[in-house]
Amino acid sequence: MRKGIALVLTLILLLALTGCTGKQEPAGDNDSIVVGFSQLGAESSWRIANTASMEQAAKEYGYGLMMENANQKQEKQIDAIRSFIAYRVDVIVFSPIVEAEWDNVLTEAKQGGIPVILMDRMIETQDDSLYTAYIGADFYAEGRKAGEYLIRKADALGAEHMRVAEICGTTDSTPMRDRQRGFMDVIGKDERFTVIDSVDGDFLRSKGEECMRDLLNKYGVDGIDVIYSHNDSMTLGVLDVLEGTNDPAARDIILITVDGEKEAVEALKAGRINCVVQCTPHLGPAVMELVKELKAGKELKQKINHPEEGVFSDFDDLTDPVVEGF
Ligand code: GYE
Repeated sequence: MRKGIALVLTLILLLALTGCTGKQEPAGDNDSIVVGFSQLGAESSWRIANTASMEQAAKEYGYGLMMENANQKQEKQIDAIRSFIAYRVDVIVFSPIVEAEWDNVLTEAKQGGIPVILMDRMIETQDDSLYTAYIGADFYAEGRKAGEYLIRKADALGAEHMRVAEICGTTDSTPMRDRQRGFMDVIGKDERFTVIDSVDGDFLRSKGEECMRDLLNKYGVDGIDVIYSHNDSMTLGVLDVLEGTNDPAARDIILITVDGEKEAVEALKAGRINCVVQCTPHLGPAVMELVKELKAGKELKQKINHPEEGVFSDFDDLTDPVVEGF
């Protein structure tokens, strides 16, 4: 209920700012453009930096941003999108928590004539006309980079056999699926590696911690050689558990993680994490640029991969601050 009131107040404010009482055709000035943004949650530093990037960029472009945070619930994202349609925003931007079940609400947006930009994650659909553009990282490539690091590490150690436990992000989300697929495509046929378990950590630090505790109960410190974790938040939870055990062998477990948040980069530099595959959350400016092009009547490319991604590991000289962290 409070959320509803907040939304109405935001709308009144936006109307007051734009001086209009309904959707207007773009008058050529940015003040009249309102972007409805459904963020999926606040599960990680990545997500928080992503939200800040969207807010900042909207300000810089002079667009009104109606933002709703869905707290990890798909129903809430659907409700938010419906409210954006009702308010007749100019463009809807959203980051789908999982890939499936968006067709109905996106058909409503299409019927309402409101273009949709998918930011960060993809959807599963037979009908590509339900979204105008997707912009996000190449998660498959990230997974491959994680796998390539592991192969290099195994070579360097001369390891004959390594038992890998995978801690996954939100089940059926794009980064979870593609980071897993990319990783497996690289290490899957190499007989030195056995994936002993693959568990759902939902991209949350608390769940990462829980998963690590369960894995230790199941396999013991000596039964796990590598943890491949789909994001830094979960990895930091893993570290809390590993460093909380008094077993020095826990420190030998190789940790591979994705994102590049500050705390993880610090842990990498301190030798507590072995490899960080970078994934940038700073998508705001690129999204707002798409909104601008769209409103100028330009045809958009439907799939855009954000390019800035590196890999940082214990093979690199980490004294040079090439890795910033967010
Ligand atoms: O890696 C994770 C976040 O979708 C790329 O979601 C994003 C992922 C990111 O919660 O930290």
